[in-house]
Amino acid sequence: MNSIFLTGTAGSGKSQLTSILTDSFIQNEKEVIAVNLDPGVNNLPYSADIDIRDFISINEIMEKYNLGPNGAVILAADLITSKIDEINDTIQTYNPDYVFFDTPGQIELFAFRTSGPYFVQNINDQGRANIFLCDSTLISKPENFVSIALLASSIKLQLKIPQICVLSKQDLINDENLLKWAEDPTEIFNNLPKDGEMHDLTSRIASNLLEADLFEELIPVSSMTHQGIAEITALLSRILTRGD
Ligand SMILES: Nc1nc2c(ncn2[C@@H]2O[C@H](COP(=O)(O)OP(=O)(O)OP(=O)(O)O)[C@@H](O)[C@H]2O)c(=O)[nH]1
Ligand SMILES: [Mg+2]
Repeated sequence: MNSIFLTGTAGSGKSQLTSILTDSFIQNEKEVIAVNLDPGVNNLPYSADIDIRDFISINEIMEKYNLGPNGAVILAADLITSKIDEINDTIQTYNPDYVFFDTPGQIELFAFRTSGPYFVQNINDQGRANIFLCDSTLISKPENFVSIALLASSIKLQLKIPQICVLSKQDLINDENLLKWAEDPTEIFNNLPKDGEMHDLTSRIASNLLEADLFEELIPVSSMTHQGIAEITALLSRILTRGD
């Protein structure tokens, strides 16, 4: 069994991409399940085979611990680890080739607390990968691009598994620079802020990220037009079979 996690900033398209990838793998005759790990979500664009909301209820946590919605969401994120045995057992009953894990909207609740990385490391699988979604609608300047690249690096440091970076909502991109940066991240140096502190900081961070190969490939993807789905599938197959 292979685990594929979908992470990214709030609203970057994780749930939508979970839906598209699950359907695409099923069409290719793979045994696939989708797992919702977001206890706070109301509507999902796919039918979750395993849903954390069946194990953890935000409303019950609010009542039981006398917490407001924010406190309850934080506690719910921490409680995910206490459900890992049940989730592993339920996954076993499906005996899937691939499991897509749609993670919570607030990335910091999953990746920067101990529970998310613990969950990722303790799922019973043979191969694992993380798809990090860079929301193209948040990127208009080199500073934004570099900030999201830094976040992608932080997530890789936290989860410690192979990572694919995708530029989500490609159908909404109307900035040619962004596509140039995605194709060749060194292009960012042609568009840096003109001078001053931001120029210096952005260029130093960009150099380090490039040197560390953390942003080697950035696949433009759209859940509307299905652009990039074949590329993600090919890269996942390479990572999961060879452990790149
Ligand atoms: N145009 C366009 N819209 C998209 C795409 N992917 C997602 N969206 C829209 O963006 C919004 C957020 O998408 P979701 O898939 O819910 O994003 P998410 O990352 O799961 O959101 P949270 O779980 O709340 O963080 C929805 O209105 C989607 O319809 C895309 O590729 N293109
Ligand atoms: Mg979501």
